[in-house]
Amino acid sequence: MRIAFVSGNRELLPDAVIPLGLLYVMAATPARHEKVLWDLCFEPDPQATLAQRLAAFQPDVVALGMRNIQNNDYSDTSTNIRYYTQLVATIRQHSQAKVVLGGGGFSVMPEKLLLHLGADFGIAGEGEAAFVLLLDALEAGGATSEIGSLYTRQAGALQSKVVVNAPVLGWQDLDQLAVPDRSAVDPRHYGTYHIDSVQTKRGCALHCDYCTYPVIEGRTVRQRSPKLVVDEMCLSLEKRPEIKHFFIVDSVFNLPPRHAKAVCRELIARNWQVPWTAYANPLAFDRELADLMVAAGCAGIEIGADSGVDAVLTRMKKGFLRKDIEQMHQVCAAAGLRDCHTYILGTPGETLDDVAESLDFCRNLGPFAAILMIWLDDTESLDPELAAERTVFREQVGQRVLQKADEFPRWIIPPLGVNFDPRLFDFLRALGMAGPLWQHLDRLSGQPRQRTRRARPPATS
Ligand code: B12
Repeated sequence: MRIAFVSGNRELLPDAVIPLGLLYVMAATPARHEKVLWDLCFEPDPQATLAQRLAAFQPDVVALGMRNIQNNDYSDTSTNIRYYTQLVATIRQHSQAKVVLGGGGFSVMPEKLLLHLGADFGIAGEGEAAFVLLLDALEAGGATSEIGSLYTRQAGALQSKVVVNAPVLGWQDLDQLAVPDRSAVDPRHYGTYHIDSVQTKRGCALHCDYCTYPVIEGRTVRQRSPKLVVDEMCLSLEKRPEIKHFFIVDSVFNLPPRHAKAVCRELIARNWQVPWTAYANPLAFDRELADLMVAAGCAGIEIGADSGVDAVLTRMKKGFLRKDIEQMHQVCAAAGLRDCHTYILGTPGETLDDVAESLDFCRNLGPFAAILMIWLDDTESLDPELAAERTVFREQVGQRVLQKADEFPRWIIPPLGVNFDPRLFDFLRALGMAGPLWQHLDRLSGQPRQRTRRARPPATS
């Protein structure tokens, strides 16, 4: 069959990212199929480009990757959902292909999105196994009822419905997966952003109550062999010397710590020199790991602190408290590891005083940098009642954050445009800097503060 893998993601902030998930699915798809990758990230007119390519290639199947539905400042999902709806309409208009949806954005609400977008199938979570089984079934005209996590839209005269297959529980050995073929990646990713992405494991065993990561990756942690991870990084770098930074995309790099340490030791043994960044968590983060990370080239870690209020952390089921965030900051400072704390303000049940307390906590702690987000429920754009209920409070949170925005120089506040502006990113790249913006904030002293003040935080629609 002729299969077009389409990456719809066009988000350029904080950096453009290669479509790693779609590349994994593409690599798993047997070579007997004719496969192409169309990345719409940098196309000036994505609908027209897609239409043109569809007309020329006439695929049997379009695998449409939806990485994000939220935008970069977590203020809106409706714009992306409208854009993907239009992409599906373009596919329908210019081909007879079956449309299969997947990706992190799709997986956070698969049933709603499949109905809303009007595609044929969707696969929630890891796509490799299910997508290949679906192709086999489509080719042979066979049944799809046994394909785990497959969502099938059945069009009705008045209303469509979705048939949902339960996930198939099983162990996916990540070392057996085909390694993503980066030669298919649009060279503008590496030429302009200089960042590559790599995954060392999948699955997150934590129980943070708002988090969608387990829906995407499952709760069972499965690790790749450190040797294979570093082989992949070395090969990528050898072929693309323009790469200046790697992002380890694991939900939490330091859990389990033994695996994180093994990856660091492998990097050290191979004399790895390119800086990298990863997500980390205060649980089980010790000095030995911090030292190993520094020695292995880690340029900084992003810590999901989420709140500076113990009651809120407890309600979110984070499994750690303020004292653990403080301790982690001390460990990082002692090891010389730059730490960027991310906070999600205004989560359900939080008060405006809680928001202020989190900001005070962060300012007093003084991490290298911190990113402040305002909570937005993914489902709001498809649920007007929920949106109406949440929007007023979100605006109040935005005002509270705005009042304090000047209290800490290295706060990045995307929904308010504080230290988060495309011009700032372009400026840093022009100076030859790569990797997350927050790692360069100290070099900006003396530069005008990049701020686009908005009258109030944007609403959902
Ligand atoms: C690492 C990460 C980042 C890093 C990326 C660094 C880099 N260089 O890659 C940074 C910090 C930059 C980042 C930024 C953003 N991110 Co982010 N990120 C992640 C994270 C933790 C991992 C993504 C990843 O690469 N996974 C590894 C790959 C292999 O997995 P995957 O993409 O999920 O693909 C698998 C399946 O989804 C499926 N699949 C994928 N595509 C397809 C297509 C088809 C057809 C099929 C069938 C299956 C399929 O199969 C794949 C292999 O098993 C996820 C959360 C998570 N745990 O998944 C969030 C996540 C993807 N991010 C998210 C968001 C919103 C963003 C931002 C828009 C906002 C922000 N400020 O954070 C920006 C956008 C950046 C951009 N340019 O797109 C959301 C997206 C969902 C949503 N609600 O919209 C997620 C899910 C987190 C969340 N909040 O729930 N992110």
